[in-house]
Amino acid sequence: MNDFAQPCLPVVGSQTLVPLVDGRQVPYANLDCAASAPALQVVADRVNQVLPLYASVHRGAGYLSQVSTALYEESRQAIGRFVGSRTDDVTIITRNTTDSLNLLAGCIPAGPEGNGGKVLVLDVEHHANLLPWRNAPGGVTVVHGGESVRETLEILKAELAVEPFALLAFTGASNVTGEALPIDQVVALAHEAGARVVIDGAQLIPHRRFSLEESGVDYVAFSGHKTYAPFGAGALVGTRDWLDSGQPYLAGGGAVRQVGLDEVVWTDAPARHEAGSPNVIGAVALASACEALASLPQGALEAHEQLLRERLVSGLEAIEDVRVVKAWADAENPVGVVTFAVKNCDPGLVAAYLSAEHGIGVRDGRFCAHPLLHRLGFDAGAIRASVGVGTTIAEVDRLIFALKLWVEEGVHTNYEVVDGCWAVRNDPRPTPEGSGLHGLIATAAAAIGGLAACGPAPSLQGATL
Ligand code: ALA
Repeated sequence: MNDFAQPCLPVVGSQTLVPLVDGRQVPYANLDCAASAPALQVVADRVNQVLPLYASVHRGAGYLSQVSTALYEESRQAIGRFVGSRTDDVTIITRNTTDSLNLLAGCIPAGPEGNGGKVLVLDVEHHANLLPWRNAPGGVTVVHGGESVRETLEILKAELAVEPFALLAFTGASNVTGEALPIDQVVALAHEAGARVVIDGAQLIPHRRFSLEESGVDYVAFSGHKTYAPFGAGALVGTRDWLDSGQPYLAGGGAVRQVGLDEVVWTDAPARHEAGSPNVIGAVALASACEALASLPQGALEAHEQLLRERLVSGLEAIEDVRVVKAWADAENPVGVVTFAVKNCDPGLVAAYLSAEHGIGVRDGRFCAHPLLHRLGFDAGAIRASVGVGTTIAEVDRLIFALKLWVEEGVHTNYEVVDGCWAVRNDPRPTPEGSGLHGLIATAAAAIGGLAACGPAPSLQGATL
């Protein structure tokens, strides 16, 4: 019997202490699993186990090269199995979901079936499932979702009847609300209209059992760093023909059969899209995470997450001035990703307060889903808390307690906006021993352009509190 107050699977870093501005140290409450989830302990152990065996892949006659090649190819099989790949499906090892969807966009044929290679998406999508389709041969049509799942399905059906599409791309679980459309109904609508289906599985695969074979979905894309395997690998898995004939994603060694000075004969998928030395360790890590998740008793993952989500949502809704964001009134069984706003409060300041005064990690901003946040009226952004297999009820309760305290008392230290992000003024928190760091957030944000990393608050530049 699982004790749902405890993690479902042990993760690395669950005991890591972080400093608060008042000088105390507390265990980090990582409620930002939707952005990047911590590594499973078994994944870290597996990586350490195979590192001494690491050598070149697909290229060497040496014994360890052969071992590494076998590890890479067996990992590919395990990753494909985890998402229920069919006999003739291909599993391509990518960097992450964004990479996978860009790859697929380059493989859509220009329209032998009379659809011009056009893609249909809803405005609820993450930018990773919106922007790549602009490069599809027929471009992309983006339609607004409705206020309910039922209405949104009707909208999709109507759009699919207007013109032929090559592909319908939709999220398996929103990275903003955790909600999703029923996969079987979307697949039926798309297939009836002659369109294939790709699922953005970034938030689905770490949280729910999924099978290409059982669902009839044509392609699924997902990320290792959200699936408890943060070692740089993700995957695109699905129907072979487009992947065999599509534009090679990267030009280079390993993707070819023969190269002359004026001509290239490209090889088939998956190697066709994996030029350059592949990420063996990342693939092994992702395969290990897939196997660990698959080994959980049926329903354990869902039950763990449902309990945490219900606790989170009911706790948030009980706080005056906190509003939980929903895309659809009738969405069933959302995953553990919950976005909320606090009335008249800048989301970035709330997130900075949660970190500095309570050691809680959340994400704020527009979550790379600007069109959805705009339609729902959150152009100023919101705050997102997301849970995973390593999350405990105590961590959720800490968030609720901290937000109640915010509403009752406000902040207890001084904050200012640096490069578009809220930060503690004269932040006294030390960097972690052994990290080699010389400074924290403000420096890091500035290095990559501040606003791009932190979110939507240009008007806040220079603000203090
Ligand atoms: N796509 C990730 C998120 O939603 C980074 O946070």
